Amino acid sequence: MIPGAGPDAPLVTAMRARELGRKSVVVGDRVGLVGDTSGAPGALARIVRIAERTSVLRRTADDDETTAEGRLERVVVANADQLVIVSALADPPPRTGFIDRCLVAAYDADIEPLLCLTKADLAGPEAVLGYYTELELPYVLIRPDSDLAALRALLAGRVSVMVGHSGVGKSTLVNRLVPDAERAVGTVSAIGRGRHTSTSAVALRLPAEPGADGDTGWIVDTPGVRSFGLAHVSAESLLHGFPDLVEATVDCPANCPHTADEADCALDAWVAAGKADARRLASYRRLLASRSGEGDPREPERNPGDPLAGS
Ligand SMILES: Nc1nc2c(ncn2[C@@H]2O[C@H](COP(=O)(O)OP(=O)(O)OP(=O)(O)O)[C@@H](O)[C@H]2O)c(=O)[nH]1
Ligand SMILES: [Mg+2]
Repeated sequence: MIPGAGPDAPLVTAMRARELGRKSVVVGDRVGLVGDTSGAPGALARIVRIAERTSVLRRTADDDETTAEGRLERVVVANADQLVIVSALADPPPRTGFIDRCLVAAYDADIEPLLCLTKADLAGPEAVLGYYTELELPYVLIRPDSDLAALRALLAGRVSVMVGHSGVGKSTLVNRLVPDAERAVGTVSAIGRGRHTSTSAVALRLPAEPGADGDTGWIVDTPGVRSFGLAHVSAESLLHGFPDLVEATVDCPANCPHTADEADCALDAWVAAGKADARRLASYRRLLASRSGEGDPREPERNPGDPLAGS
């Protein structure tokens, strides 16, 4: 994107200049361009500088810290202000463990989360929202015919990145928000998994609303992910994804690992006193366990109580 360029600015095609060395350019980067920036057919500019990033959303390819592949860290997007966690209410079923992982990544990257629950025509949001009662997490409900004004207002003037499993409706929503986006949309197979229709992340400028002025904002559509690996987040930072639990840990012994086998961990008493949902503590501990190589690597994002796949 060209900083300060208005909605009518030409679309410039540019390639990485050799002087950037090994630094890679990711979606959302603000870059310095030289050469032909006219946007005329066949014109090619060069990216000579990447501006300092205000935020970096990362995910690890796999949670296995013991292998090189497991530690492979990917930058999803740079300079995002808002993480739109897209979860379908059915087909595929919601996974609160996945949403919890996205929340950890958002707080870790200092990006504000927004929960976007799609396919509200197929199932109600009560179970998912009930799980997050203590979080004051902003959310929007999306059905095929729903009015998108509330969502547009939350996206205005910011760079928002959508993440979610394949088939939850990210590209469908982007096409509704940006009518000329023409993002390919897939079908969800019988087992409730999408087919990874989108294969790369793309940033699109949101269209101006009639009567509104100022920055309309950007939306980044990303390919569906199976899990949101957090091997790059320290055990201590994991807790920031659980603001409903953080307060309890002031009563923990020094260097408390917060695991279930730590008898003096204050989190158990906090939950027993009804100050947080036991399922949230269980989810946090499941995340801790997955980072140390325990836990179920096949369905790391599933919490007990979430609907079964395909149901
Ligand atoms: N019933 C219903 N179906 C929807 C809704 N939103 C999207 N779909 C359908 O869900 C399927 C998958 O939508 P996509 O937009 O391709 O999903 P995606 O999240 O972009 O998937 P990937 O690109 O694979 O990550 C399509 O068949 C859509 O028509 C909705 O609100 N209700
Ligand atoms: Mg898509």
